[in-house]
Amino acid sequence: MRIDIVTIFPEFFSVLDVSLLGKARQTGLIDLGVHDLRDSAHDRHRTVDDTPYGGGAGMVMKPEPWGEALDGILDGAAGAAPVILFPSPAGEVFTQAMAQELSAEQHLVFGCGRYEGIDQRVVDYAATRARVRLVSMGDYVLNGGEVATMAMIEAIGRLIPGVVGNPASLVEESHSDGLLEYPSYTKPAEWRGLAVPPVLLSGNHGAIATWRHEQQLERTRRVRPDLLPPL
Ligand code: 6GU
Repeated sequence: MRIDIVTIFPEFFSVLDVSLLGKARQTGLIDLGVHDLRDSAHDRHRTVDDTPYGGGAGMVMKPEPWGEALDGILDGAAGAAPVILFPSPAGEVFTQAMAQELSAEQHLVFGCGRYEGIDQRVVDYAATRARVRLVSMGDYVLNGGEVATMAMIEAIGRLIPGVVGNPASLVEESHSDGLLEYPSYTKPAEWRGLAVPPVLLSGNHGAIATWRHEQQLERTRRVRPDLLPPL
């Protein structure tokens, strides 16, 4: 998968050199390009923002640098139209289902806004050249799209076949079946007076599967009832 990121903080993404995703880049499963938006701003101060039309607090990202940066990526793109993702608290909420869907794409572009957002015409223009989605991490506010982009790349990247060594580990995790995951234990069987639930030591695989499913349901009812179908 090819991933391009447009940002005014390219150094933010140096952590993508390490861990599972760093390895996926080394082996060629993920091809990453990080682009400094200021390289597409040609005034002396490399300005990327300006005051909002209509007034109001804060600054808006100017369209011209974004147009040039996106054109540079899209003009060079081979194959099908990429998906352009703009992280935004005004977007649809990012989910595991969305991560699954996006992990099958050939080319993703992340446009990281800062300040009060990007001039809307950038999004409208991008939609004439690619499939565009505004995506939110949830109901809270971040300073910009960089951390959200990092979270999405990790969620999507680990679903690309070959990135996670043991694909079975993707099956029994939170959200893969619509429920939260069950609690896990390892040795020793007793630690600081706390025992591992005896069923897990029983060797009875049917009983273990039943217990784990009950734990998933109990946890989900308690902390995320919104995930359960209405009664
Ligand atoms: Cl994607 N961006 C920003 N700036 N804030 C957010 C968000 C994204 N998701 C939740 N809050």
